[in-house]
Amino acid sequence: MIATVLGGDRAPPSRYAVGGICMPHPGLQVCGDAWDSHVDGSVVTIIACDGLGHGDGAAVAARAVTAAFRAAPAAPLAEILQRAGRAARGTRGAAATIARLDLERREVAVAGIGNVAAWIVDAAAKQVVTQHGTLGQSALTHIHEERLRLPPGALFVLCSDGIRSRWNLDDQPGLFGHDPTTIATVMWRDLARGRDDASVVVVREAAR
Ligand SMILES: [Mn+2]
Repeated sequence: MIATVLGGDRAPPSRYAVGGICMPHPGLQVCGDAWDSHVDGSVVTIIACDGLGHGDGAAVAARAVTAAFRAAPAAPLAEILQRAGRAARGTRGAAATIARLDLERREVAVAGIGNVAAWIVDAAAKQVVTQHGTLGQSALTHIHEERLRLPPGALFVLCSDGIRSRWNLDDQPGLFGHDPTTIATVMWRDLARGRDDASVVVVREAAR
């Protein structure tokens, strides 16, 4: 009874659990990586971006990209990246990968410019290919969007290049059953290269 009353004017619980970590280059206070996410019912859109280099200039570039995302996070992925590319002009530029997970279609769409790595983690970890380029520098003539099946219970992971790209599920027994923030933090602890900003974003279907 009470639960019904309390639940009456509450938003429904999110269908996604999203968590991430952004850690600056060792010795610096400012992080040149950034991420953001937007949940709309059964669809979540997430972006992770890596401003070139590190320090303040990288952070300015990364903020330009995430602000462009925030302005219209439900737009087509290519459109968001085009907007982000325009926003990053005049900065030193950034790499960014954006993904949209859809639980009804059981599908994930991924588009990336530069080397922010995307992974679907199911029984094994499968890396999704992104395009070469730099937001804010190169003209984005054609943005490729890859669509892949999203198996039930799968994780989707974005990592900047401050995180080693070779990793193995078997090295972390049980980790991938944890909540996204824990997974991201442990991945950073174990896989950060230690000479760049490093970020990890993890999203999965929320437990119900
Ligand atoms: Mn980097």
